[in-house]
Amino acid sequence: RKLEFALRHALERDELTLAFQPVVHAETEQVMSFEALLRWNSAEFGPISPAKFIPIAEDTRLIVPIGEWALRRACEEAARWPSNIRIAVNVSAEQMLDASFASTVVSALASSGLAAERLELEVTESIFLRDGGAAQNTLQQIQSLGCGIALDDFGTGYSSLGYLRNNRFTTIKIDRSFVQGAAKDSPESLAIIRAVVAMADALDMTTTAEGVESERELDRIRQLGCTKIQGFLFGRPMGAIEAAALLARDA
Ligand code: G
Ligand code: G
Ligand code: MN
Ligand code: NA
Repeated sequence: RKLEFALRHALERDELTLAFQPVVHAETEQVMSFEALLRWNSAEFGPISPAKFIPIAEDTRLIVPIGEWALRRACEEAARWPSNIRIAVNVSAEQMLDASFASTVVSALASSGLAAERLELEVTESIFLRDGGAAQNTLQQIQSLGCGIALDDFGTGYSSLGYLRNNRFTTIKIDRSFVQGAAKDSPESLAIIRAVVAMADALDMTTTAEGVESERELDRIRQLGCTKIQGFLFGRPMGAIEAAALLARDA
């Protein structure tokens, strides 16, 4: 309750920031994009983890204005990067089902000057649970602008192959639990990643392995043919200045 009250004021008090985590090409290790991740440093309660405040923001629908702020801030930052570098922004179901979401995306692109092709929106399967038709419709509008759509946390939620048939995702993000399983030679994890990569290839989607922390995990993921890699091994979520410095070094 107290956190909820503080969160209501976090935007106006300028307590929210974005962290940026690099996503690298599996073979070349070149930075391809960053994922924008919200951070909240509350004047009252100190730093609060997103695992704690995002669910509160979703329950109270505060995620709609907070998510819009994150989207605008992410586009603004990415517009300063080299034009081959993309930005991924997480979008909750509450945002996706808000009638004005597509126009918010149009506005964020226009005011930042970021090309639509450089923006990828990350959604989870949960967006389809409440009103699948509405979610699919919004996804189509966003896609027709030229933005990419990633299916986040794949394999952990309510995975349905119907979602993959009915929506043209650009990327499937394979959850860290499978990456960990692969490094432990879990036959199930290996088989599932192999199958997801094959399916993504056939559907003209790319795959990103999430949460790669060790060389062993990297080796396995490479062998399995994932397109891109995200994880602490290549970079933790970092501030905008560090992200720009990383790109300058990489160039
Ligand atoms: O940064 P971290 O891994 O702790 O994030 C925890 C969760 O919060 C993840 O599920 C992530 O998708 C979510 N999250 C982080 N930033 C945003 C955001 O800007 N919008 C939404 N909707 N979710 C976010
Ligand atoms: O749900 P989503 O995939 O958007 O959440 C991304 C979250 O995963 C972020 O909070 C980020 O900090 C976390 N993350 C990114 N890389 C790693 C990693 O290598 N290991 C672990 N444990 N978490 C990671
Ligand atoms: Mn994500
Ligand atoms: Na994820």
